Amino acid sequence: MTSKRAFITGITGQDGAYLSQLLVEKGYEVHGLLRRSASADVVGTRLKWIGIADRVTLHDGNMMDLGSLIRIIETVEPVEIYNLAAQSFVKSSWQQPYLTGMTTGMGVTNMLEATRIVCPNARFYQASSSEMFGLIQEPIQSETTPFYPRSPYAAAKLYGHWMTVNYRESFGMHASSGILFNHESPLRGIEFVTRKITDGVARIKLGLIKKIALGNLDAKRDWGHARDYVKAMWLMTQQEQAGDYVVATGRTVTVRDFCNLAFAHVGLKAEDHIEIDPRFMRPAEVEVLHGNPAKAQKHLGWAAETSLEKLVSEMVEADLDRLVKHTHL
Ligand code: NDP
Ligand code: GDR
Repeated sequence: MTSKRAFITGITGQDGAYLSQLLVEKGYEVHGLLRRSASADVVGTRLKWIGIADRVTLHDGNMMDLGSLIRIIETVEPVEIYNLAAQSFVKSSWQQPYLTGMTTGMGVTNMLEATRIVCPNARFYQASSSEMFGLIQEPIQSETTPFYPRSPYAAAKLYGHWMTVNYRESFGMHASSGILFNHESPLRGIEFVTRKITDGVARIKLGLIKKIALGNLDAKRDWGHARDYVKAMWLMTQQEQAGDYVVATGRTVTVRDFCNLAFAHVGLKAEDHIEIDPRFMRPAEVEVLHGNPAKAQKHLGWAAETSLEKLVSEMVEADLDRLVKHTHL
């Protein structure tokens, strides 16, 4: 029996690595999009870390180059497409609004078009975001909560979300949008607050630095583990009908709470090692995100499996290990 083929954009990112691992375990033939980099030595670091670099096939292309996407999809003939590629760092989206719009927004249209042209029956997953709720219109956000984006990133994601809905309604494509709340892991990019904290805690514990400089400690996020969240992506493409789903833990805590947990894990006190630096504040902040995953629980049978406490300890331990062994990510 030939295996099912999946194509993942953003395969070299955090979620791409965990999703590839999940699909390989399920017996899929996994293909991914690789954008050309001058630093070839760092390509695929996450796929190597997770131990599946040699189990996936990478194809040269770019989200902004429709021709490359069409050619790859023609070659791969996937039955499932997971569109994860994006300029995903909210803070950078104010510095690079056009690039963010093109990659995170128009890139979705490129992928939808490539799919419609080459394999309209493939099942399509779009990586939408809780950032679309932005200035929240309801204290707990679900699929019916109105959106209010607060950054160029969130505005681009909202465009991608509605294009996905539109292609589903216009062309009958099996296109689902996962409105995922923040999810983290040892493979999280170092610029995001959770990984910045766990890497900083590990460095302080090992005596390499004394302080971590952070921005808004009062921001609240609903943080889960990426390993759990990629399961929801796969479950969406397995449904008879495509749809939109909020994926969250249902628990929200402050950045300060996250710091306290991470420092406590190594027996230190957060207040002794944190300084506030205005450089890490945002022009417009998303103060609180708190998701209601009831629909995903009911329709997909999905629930977050990893507690925040377990997530934090796994991340701190991974950073300690990397620093002791002088390995990088
Ligand atoms: P990452 O930033 O870790 O990964 C982003 C991926 O997109 C990388 O593989 C990157 O490639 C790729 N990429 C960026 N620009 C291009 C381009 N022009 N052409 C081709 N590939 C490109 O993100 P995550 O894994 O954390 O997130 C996955 C998706 O889910 C993103 O769309 C993100 O916006 C969204 N999301 C994430 C959430 C989270 O909490 N993690 C929550 C909600 C949504 P390279 O390695 O070359 O940089
Ligand atoms: P976010 O993640 O913007 O929610 O987007 P990030 O970790 O960058 O920020 C979370 C909150 O922490 C506050 N904060 C800081 N953030 C960073 N990066 N660095 C700091 O020093 C710092 N200090 C405080 C921020 O102001 C913010 O309130 C992530 C990304 O993965 C998006 O792609 C995804 O769509 C959303 O999560 C859901």
